[in-house]
Amino acid sequence: MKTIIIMAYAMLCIFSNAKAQIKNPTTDSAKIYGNCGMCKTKIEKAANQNNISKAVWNEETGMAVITFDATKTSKDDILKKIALVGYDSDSFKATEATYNKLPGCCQYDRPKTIIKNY
Ligand SMILES: [Cu+2]
Repeated sequence: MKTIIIMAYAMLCIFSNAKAQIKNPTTDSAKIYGNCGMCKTKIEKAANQNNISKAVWNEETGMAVITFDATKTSKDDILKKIALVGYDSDSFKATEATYNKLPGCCQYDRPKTIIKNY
């Protein structure tokens, strides 16, 4: 019985790894402004596209490690998606309205300079 459980668990691990597989992965990092664990969840959810892109954001440093399939998306595309849910990066700025809708705890200090505005 134990063996079956271990085998089932191993298969589940293999399956979930295969699901998260990004082809031709490119890895880059970006500064994304945010405060807390809730920000982390939202930032990572916005960046996540099955088999295409994902991000891991560090709450302490504000740095995100972005992994993506460069034939399907780009770092800018991902940062735009993150801006659409309310988070500024050094490349894109969230709109005032989207930022204002963030819960109080998530209203981070906005950066003064944004290199690329769109
Ligand atoms: Cu937050």
